Amino acid sequence: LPLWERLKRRIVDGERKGLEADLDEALARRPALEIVNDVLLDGMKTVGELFGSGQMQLPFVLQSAEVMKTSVAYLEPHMERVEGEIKGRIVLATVKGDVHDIGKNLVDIILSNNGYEVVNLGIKQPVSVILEAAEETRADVIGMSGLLVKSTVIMKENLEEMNSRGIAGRFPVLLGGAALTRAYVEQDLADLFQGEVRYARDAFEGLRLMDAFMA
Ligand code: B1M
Repeated sequence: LPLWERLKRRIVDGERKGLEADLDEALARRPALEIVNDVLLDGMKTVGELFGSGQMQLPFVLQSAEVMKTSVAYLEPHMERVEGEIKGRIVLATVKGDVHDIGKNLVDIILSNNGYEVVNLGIKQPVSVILEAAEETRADVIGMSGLLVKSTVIMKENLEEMNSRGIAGRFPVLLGGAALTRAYVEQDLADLFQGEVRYARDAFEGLRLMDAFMA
């Protein structure tokens, strides 16, 4: 198979053997970030489709996710980094009940490489922990990720909790994850939230929105 097809297959098949050699070859040809976005994410998309249609079982999805994570970790030191002053600070978490973190961690990488300080709390974080971390670190923005449909409800509850604590105006909120839609976030949730809440389709939109929040 040609290199790009082979790399994508590694993600889909969860095949680690020889991964580094292929990634080195890829790095010689294209920037690290493009490899992640154009090749590896395409593999994860196929995994999602196969899993969703019952053609792939969960343990294999987990293996694919591991190869994805290993690949991103291998490529990360090769990504461009903007040096200079810290532009702002974001507390980032996957919401309560949700273990998906590949997307959140990509957001972490993109923001960290572009001048932001990221306080990455990890997965399955209850709102109390997220809000405490935001207060303690004096974050400028709160970012929540979640991929399950259930997580879209949790995000709504989290915003309501911020309303009732009277801190909605203090922390603009960035939301992302596959189960969300722009309309749900920027119409439905924006209607009930007493602060600013925005939807990011991908990590790059997350970066643009961070820049807008901080402007
Ligand atoms: Co899960 N899973 N999974 N899973 N899994 C999905 C989400 C699912 C859509 C698959 C499917 O059915 N087709 C489905 C959800 C269905 C639903 O809710 N309606 C699903 C399910 C059902 C489950 C379990 C319930 C399965 C089970 O146990 N029976 C279980 C849930 C466990 C739990 O959370 N409590 C589960 C478990 C897992 C694994 C552990 C095996 C693994 C996760 C490993 C890990 O993350 N460490 C996994 C995976 C890998 C997936 C799919 C296949 C791929 C997700 C992924 O990493 N994509 C996924 C299919 C899909 O999403 N269509 C699926 C790549 C990643 C880069 O994309 O995270 O969307 P994503 O991030 C994007 C954007 O969304 C955005 O930027 C990124 C790109 O730049 N973004 C943000 C994300 N967060 C952001 C935050 C921001 C800004 C942008 O600002 C704060």
